[in-house]
Amino acid sequence: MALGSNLKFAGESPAIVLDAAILALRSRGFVIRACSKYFDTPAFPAGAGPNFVNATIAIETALPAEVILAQLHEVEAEMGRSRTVRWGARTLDLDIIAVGSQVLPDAQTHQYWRELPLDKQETITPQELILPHPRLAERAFVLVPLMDIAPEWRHPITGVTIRQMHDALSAAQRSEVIAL
Ligand code: PH2
Ligand code: MG
Ligand code: MG
Repeated sequence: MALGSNLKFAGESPAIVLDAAILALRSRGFVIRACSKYFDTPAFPAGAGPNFVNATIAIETALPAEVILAQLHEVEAEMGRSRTVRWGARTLDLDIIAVGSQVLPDAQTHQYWRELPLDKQETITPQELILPHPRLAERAFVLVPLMDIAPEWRHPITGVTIRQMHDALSAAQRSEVIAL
């Protein structure tokens, strides 16, 4: 799971908001198996707002992905998130990156979203949960934190590990993601 924040909530800085989100997940019964370092990252797309604090965690749960997602949305709402502008600034964003080796909704739909050109990504959004996260391989702010907790996890469709995706980023992309 990926966590991100680039706005204060209730006067608290993004790193404190992430701490609170992790506590909120624990109190909802999620067992947190691993937590990455926190990283300072430039907002994507470039110039979209203040830098983010990003992290990733590994959780253990028997819940189905859709139920996990509903819980994450509740925690986001508790921490002041209002869903207005896509890719806009937010107090808290919790994203499921993957649930084991599950592919949702199916391999063909997954390929469509994975290969969607950037101009279309700005205008069309999937209405259903797509797992693994379709933009995973492109996002240094997710891959660098994932190197802390799951470097050997392998993508169920592409067969590529987190380490391989991370190493395929440019040095410039990796160097923008700075451990706090
Ligand atoms: N999340 C986004 C959009 N842009 N940029 C960074 N650096 N980190 C994020 O978590 C992030 C983003 C949409 O969820
Ligand atoms: Mg996100
Ligand atoms: Mg999100």
